[in-house]
Amino acid sequence: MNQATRYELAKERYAALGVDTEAAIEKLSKVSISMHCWQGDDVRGFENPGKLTGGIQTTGNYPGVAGSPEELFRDLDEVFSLIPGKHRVNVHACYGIYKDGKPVARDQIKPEHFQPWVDYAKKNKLGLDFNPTYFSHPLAEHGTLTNPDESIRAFWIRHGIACIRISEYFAEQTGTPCLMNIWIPDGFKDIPADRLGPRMRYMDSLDQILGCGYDKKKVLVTLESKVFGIGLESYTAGSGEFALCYAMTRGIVPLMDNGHYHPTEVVSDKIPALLCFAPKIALHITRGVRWDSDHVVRYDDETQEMMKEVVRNDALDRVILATDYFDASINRIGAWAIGMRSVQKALLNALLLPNAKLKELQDTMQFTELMMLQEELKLCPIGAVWEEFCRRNGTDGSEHWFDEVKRYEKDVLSKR
Ligand code: RNT
Ligand code: ZN
Repeated sequence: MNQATRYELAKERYAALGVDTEAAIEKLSKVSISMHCWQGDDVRGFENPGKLTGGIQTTGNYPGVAGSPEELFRDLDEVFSLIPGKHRVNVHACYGIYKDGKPVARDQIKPEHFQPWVDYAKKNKLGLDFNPTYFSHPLAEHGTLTNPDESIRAFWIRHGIACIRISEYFAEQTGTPCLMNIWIPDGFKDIPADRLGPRMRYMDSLDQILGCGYDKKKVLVTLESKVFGIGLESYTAGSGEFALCYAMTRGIVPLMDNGHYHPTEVVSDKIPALLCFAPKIALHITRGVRWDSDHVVRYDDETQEMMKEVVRNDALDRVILATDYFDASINRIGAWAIGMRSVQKALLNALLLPNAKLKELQDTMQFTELMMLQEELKLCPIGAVWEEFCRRNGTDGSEHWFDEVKRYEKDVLSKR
């Protein structure tokens, strides 16, 4: 049976359930995901590709890591050719590109240091997002925006403001708003003597950064929380409660990374809780295995459940999607593409559910039928719709996209 026939049969099967596959494909084609640039080089960046700090870690030593801007841009081209649709690139401040190779201090970085990113985005018609880098830096060793040393804290406040300026420039140049996400690792390995002080300083630092005066139509500031980091097991200043209360009281956007909660908590349940209150929320989609390990995103239960909450609450324009994972143990191009494609598959799955019918079963207390239908829906022919979606978007919807990954590994990555 050829692909077109497979799709026609699937279309019929879904129509019988009251689901329009054409509408699903159309909607999915319009969803752009902000793809993190840091899967390509294990979060090294270009300024001091030394130790990754901040309580996060990449493991593995697969050959072919991008060691220069040229290599990373080439890898991004390759990855985007394997992912259906048009997306965005999420850049970290440590990925500045300096003419003489000598990095500028983080509180002095300027839009010009990110011009190659802007050129890259414009050439490929991609949106750009940005992040201040509050880790992998000597002055980040004992805290950044919470640091009791006022001169160090001021340095990091200046870094935040410098990043807002760069984000504004990104928005102006690409013609789409730039999301700027603030995440700091600040915390303690062992039991603190003062839990309030660092949070009060963090609050003041954020107020100073946001007080710099910026165009809210151009820059959408988000704040990401975290429960713990490696070496920061006992306390993090930017905890869930802190970040959420801060974002909600200051009118910025809360960002949830699904690796950043206690293991039995699920972000899928937090999405609708926040949608009751926040006009917009943002996600870092990742996969934690036992801890915030940033494994490659898969088409698994929780990813599906998160995307269901976005789709069935009609919140595709309120929930900003970004990926955040870094695996150095497998082919990095493959890792990037598998994760992005998994998010898209989960979105498609949600778009192919008879959501109104399922809600009705819940509201009329027909819980047995609801359970039955939820289970039967799992075996509906989503694969054929996925293939059709990929075909229409110029990519391969079968396992054969991986042939190109192998070719690229042989011709490009293995020569690095
Ligand atoms: C760390 C956070 C943060 C980083 C990136 C590199 O736990 O998830 O988002 O992964 O900023
Ligand atoms: Zn994150």
